[in-house]
Amino acid sequence: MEKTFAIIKPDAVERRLAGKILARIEEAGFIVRAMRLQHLTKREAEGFYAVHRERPFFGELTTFMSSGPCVLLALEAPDAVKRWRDTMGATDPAKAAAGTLRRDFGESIGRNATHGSDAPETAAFELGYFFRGMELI
Ligand code: 3AN
Repeated sequence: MEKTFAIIKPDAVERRLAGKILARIEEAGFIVRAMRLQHLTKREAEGFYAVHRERPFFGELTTFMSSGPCVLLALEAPDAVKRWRDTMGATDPAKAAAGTLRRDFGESIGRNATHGSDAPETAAFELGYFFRGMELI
């Protein structure tokens, strides 16, 4: 079993899609191991996305991610990192495959409904950024 870190982003929570997305997560075979609703501060979003600091969309991204509450999740499954990336689909909803979450619920490349760690090492950092060890037992 492997764990990955996921976010139901503020655009999806605002449109009351969190329940639908959680149902899809469970239908896809993931176990929800930890979950919290949290409205990130701009500083917390900047810390989370620090690897993207030099990207032109960093300001837009962190303003959006701190614009409203999101659902923070630790998901478990065999090969969870890759499986969750596949379940979400491509970053740009317009390019995401049919049946993926971003295709079905994303509005644009920024407001794309969900986040997922892109590698096991990233998942370890991201899970540790938001959850205490005791929450992930
Ligand atoms: P992914 O989340 O699929 O790994 P990345 O790592 O390329 O995608 O981008 C990180 C986040 O930044 C994405 N979740 C996406 O919402 C946002 N993003 C990527 N490209 C843009 C863009 N051109 N404009 C606004 N936001 C973007």
